[in-house]
Amino acid sequence: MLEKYTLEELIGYLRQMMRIRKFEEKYMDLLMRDIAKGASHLYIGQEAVAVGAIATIRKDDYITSTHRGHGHCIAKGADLKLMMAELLGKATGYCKGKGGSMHVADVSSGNLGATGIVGSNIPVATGAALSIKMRGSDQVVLCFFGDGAANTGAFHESLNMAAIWKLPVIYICENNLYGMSVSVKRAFPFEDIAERAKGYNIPGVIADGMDVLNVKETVEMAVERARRGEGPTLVECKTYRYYGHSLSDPRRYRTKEEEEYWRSKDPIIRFSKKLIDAGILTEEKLKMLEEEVVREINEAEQFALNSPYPSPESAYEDVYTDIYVDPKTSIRDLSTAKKMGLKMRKINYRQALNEALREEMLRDERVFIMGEDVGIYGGAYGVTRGLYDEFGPERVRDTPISEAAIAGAAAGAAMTGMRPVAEIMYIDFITLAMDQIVNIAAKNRYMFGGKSIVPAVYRTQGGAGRGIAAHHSGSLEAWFIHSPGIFVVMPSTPFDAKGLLKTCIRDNNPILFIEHKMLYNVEGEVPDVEYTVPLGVADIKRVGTDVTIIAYSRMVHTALEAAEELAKEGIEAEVIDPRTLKPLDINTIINSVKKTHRAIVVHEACKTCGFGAEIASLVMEEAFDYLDAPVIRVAGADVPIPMSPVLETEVIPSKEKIIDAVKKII
Ligand SMILES: Cc1ncc(C[n+]2csc(CCOP(=O)(O)OP(=O)(O)O)c2C)c(N)n1
Repeated sequence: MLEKYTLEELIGYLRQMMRIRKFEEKYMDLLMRDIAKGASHLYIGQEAVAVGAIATIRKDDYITSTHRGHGHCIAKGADLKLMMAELLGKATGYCKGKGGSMHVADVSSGNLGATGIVGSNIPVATGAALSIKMRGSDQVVLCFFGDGAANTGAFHESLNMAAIWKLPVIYICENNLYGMSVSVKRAFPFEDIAERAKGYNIPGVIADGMDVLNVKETVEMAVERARRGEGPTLVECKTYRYYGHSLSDPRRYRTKEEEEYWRSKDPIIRFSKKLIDAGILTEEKLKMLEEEVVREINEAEQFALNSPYPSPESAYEDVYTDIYVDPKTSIRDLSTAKKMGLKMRKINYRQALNEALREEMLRDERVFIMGEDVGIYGGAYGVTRGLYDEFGPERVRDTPISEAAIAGAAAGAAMTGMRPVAEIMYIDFITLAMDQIVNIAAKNRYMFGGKSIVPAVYRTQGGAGRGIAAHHSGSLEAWFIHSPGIFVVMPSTPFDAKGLLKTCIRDNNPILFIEHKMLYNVEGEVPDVEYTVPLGVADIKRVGTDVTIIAYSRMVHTALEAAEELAKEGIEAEVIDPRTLKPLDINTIINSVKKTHRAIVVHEACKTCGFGAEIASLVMEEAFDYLDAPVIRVAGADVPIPMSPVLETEVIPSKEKIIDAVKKII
């Protein structure tokens, strides 16, 4: 069995396992002495899995990792100094001290990062595999996760998606018998998690996770299969973590006998003995190897201890990348386009979005669309109509009903060279994709010290007006504006919709692009030439002197109607459409308030903790002395959207409500 391997390979596996073990022991020591702070999910006992599995892949292949991920990172080739520095929160660490133990990533070595949300790396790995397939590469992804993660929705959605698309990903379940304190026996209706593969019609195989060569040989077959284009495999590695879930875990849920049994199968001791028995290694050489590893770990410790902490100011860096602006095509707003004398034509909001998608797909072959019914059907509201025929099923990709996998796969694909536009059919369904959007897409760049970009656009639509009630009419933008790391764009006109969507697709930040279902048929002018609209620039949709009305999305139109009525009574309202709620052009709003001395914010979303509250605060903070009246919010009622037209109309802002509010403060 050993003959298949070179001496270098065999010693290499042993050394790598020892490096992980000694690294973890050192980290444990630093934690206990309170020198290291933070998470303490040690990989000790499971070394053979990371080393055996990663030994099968190339440098340019990817891995995704977990909260128990130090071993994966080291096996993928991490520099121990930079790793230890990261764990100690130092500026020299892989993520500049922003990620720490649970988020070590080394994107340049193909480690797409570890996650603190159990199971959330699985859709990301699936997306990286999708990206590989779409780029026509022969890379593969190894996706590590625990037995606990195999009961998450992310697991099921991802394996199904990878199976139907035959993606080059190997799902490696490290079954260490417990998800924190809950045993596999109590969490699964069967013994072998590999059984789950049957449900996805993919191979499910079991490896002895305490035997590095067995892991390697099992994973190798799966890797070869993936490289041949035959799709994913689920590999279950039976293993054991020697210590508690974390260092504070007293391990009351398992017995000493069980621990001793598994320790007797120790992957390092067993493998060293095997090599000694085969005459490949001597006790003396083993000792030298150990000393060498200890020396390296000590150097890593010294490097980390001597490294500086990050500057406090650096806490504000790496949330976003530079915002995209193309000076050649950027046109600020419709009135500027008209002033430029450009030839205009009339299209509706739906066509504007469709044109933006089409033009960007023609311009950049990395751009692709994925989502439920975006293909043959053309999207629930017809936005992607015709694109499937023109670009085919690969680039206009119908997905299963799997919001978490759609969102996470978009993030994974975006991190690995593609530019996905993922559609979430209704914003109300985004709850199912929330983790992938706010925890993964939005936070990855920051957690990984600014070393990754996630250029994914999440297109969705929201709002009331169609009598389809509380699960299909929401206005949930505030949740995302509240989440650092993601931009939020809500266009109100065809001009803005087209130009902004094109910019969003080119921008390197993750962006939530929220359309309004009642605007799709609204017509407006767009220039007959290529143009983009800059992010973070508000549009003054109507100039006025007496009151500033800040409104976005459908409410811009309602506010404009109110303004026309008010004008008949001699009240001139200025209507400002921020268009991009994040980044927000607060200056345009403040300058307007300084002129009008009054402000009203209008939105369809519930009033409490809505975006209006934020605007009101900002206006108060920055223009308090200019205000002649309190800032008023005209917002949706704090109720779920009801179905009956009478009730639905009642709970969202109307022209009349805006007029009333204006009159109250004039
Ligand atoms: C979504 C989510 N739920 C719960 C937790 C808390 N938690 C962290 S690790 C863990 C156990 C995970 O078990 P498993 O996936 O088997 O990995 P292991 O810890 O055994 O390596 C739990 C419950 C979490 N971080 N994320």
